[in-house]
Amino acid sequence: MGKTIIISNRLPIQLQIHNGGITAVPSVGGLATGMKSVHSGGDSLWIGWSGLTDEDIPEELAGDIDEALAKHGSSKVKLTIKEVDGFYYGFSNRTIWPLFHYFLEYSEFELESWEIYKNVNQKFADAIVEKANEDDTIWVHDYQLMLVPQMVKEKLPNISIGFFLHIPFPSFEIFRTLPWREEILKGLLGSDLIGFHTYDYERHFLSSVRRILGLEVSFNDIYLENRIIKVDSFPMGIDYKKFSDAAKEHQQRSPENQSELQQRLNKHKKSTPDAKFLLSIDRLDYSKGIAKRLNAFEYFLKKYPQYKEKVRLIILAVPSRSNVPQYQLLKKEIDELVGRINGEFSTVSWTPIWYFYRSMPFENLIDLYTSCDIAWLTPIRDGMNLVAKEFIATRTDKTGVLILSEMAGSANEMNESLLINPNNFEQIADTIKQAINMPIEEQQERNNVLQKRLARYNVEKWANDFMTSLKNQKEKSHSYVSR
Ligand code: ADQ
Repeated sequence: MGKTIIISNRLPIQLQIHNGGITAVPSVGGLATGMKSVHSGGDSLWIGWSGLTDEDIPEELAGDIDEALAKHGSSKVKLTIKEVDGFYYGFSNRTIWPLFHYFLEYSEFELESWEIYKNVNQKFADAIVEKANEDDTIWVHDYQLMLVPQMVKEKLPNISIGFFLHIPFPSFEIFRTLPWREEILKGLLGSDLIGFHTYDYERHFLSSVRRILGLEVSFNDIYLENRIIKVDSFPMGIDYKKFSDAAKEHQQRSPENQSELQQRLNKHKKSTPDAKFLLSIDRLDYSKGIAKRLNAFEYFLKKYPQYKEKVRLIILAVPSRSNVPQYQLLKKEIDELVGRINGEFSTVSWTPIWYFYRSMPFENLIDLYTSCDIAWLTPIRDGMNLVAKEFIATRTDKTGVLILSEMAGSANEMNESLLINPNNFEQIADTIKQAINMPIEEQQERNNVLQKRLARYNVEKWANDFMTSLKNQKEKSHSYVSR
């Protein structure tokens, strides 16, 4: 049996040049976090962009870079600044990302960035063809690489190709506005299996295939020339054990071995034992609803003033796509909102919002997950949202309340959490109050069910299900051809 080739825009590590040497830092984000445990498991190669452009790399370091990547089972696709601009910041994040998250008004349709997107997808496809044998299995990830399956299929018609989309697939009415809708669908249909997080995204995709390409679709099979392409939903899980073990280890630490952040959190908990910590963690992205969440928090403090000095909101936002104007504007809006709300409500002994704008090491994520009382996640649209699952996995004593937007893909599997509509401030304020007052037994009952489900359907199971389905599909397609 051949190897598995994982292909995504970003590699599991990002390279940086410091003082003339190379350093590797783990990538942040759902895909990188989730696939890492799959990649470390078996015979696999991960192809992607290193995070450095051709212009960043001095000639004398080129060899070191390949070596650093090889150590992590990875191989790079070389990109220039212009390519990263047009392909990543341009078409991927100024056209597809907003459109697929229903932010139609943010979506830009520029021919030049589309052309660069096509060329860069070809580069990724060529890198696969160079490294692949016909018995390998290719797993292509996400919206940056939607043309790759077709480009690889053209060169290696018998190779098995799976594609997984980590973001929502929008309804036909939204998708049809894209000038290059046919090319994108045809690109994806080079795959043998196309996976989505939820049944809804799967139906939206099938409806676009039927209505835009006019292809025959039977249940979740698409018939194209002499091939059958399967479309299915695979809700992505987390490395549950990693999070629950880290939380257990964390709780056994003596105070002097705790992180500085944990010591500070402890100090505040001790000085205000009745106060509740609300936590939200996201990449700084408009789809995550951070600004709306801040406004809703202000609304809550006004509606229920008895909770002043009794709640504290910790917002952790990881910097993301800061070259895209919408993200710069959002950063400004959030900075202002935090300043305004803190200015309006703070007292000598209480600051309602603690705001961190940075990436944090894993250990500090665990500090936050385990120290807060309520995780409050309000994306306006989110393919899945792994933070919700990670929070639940770290609650070793099963206490804690999750308030989750019903617009997150993960809401489908997390019915025992408190689900809210992120646009309904009235409902949000009441739900925060309900969370603050939820009896411990009820918290434990809800989390017990959630934990069992998340432990069972973890990231390994997700990847295995996808790979097994891809293998079966290939066999089914073969017997269809030879009929
Ligand atoms: P993301 O939009 O990046 O992923 P999410 O699923 O929440 O969103 O994953 C974020 C990951 O980054 C989590 O694993 C979290 O632990 C980590 N993280 C967040 N903030 C951090 C910080 N400040 N420091 C360090 N780590 C941090 C995309 C889609 C999602 C989908 C995933 C996986 O947008 O909808 O769930 O892919 O498919």
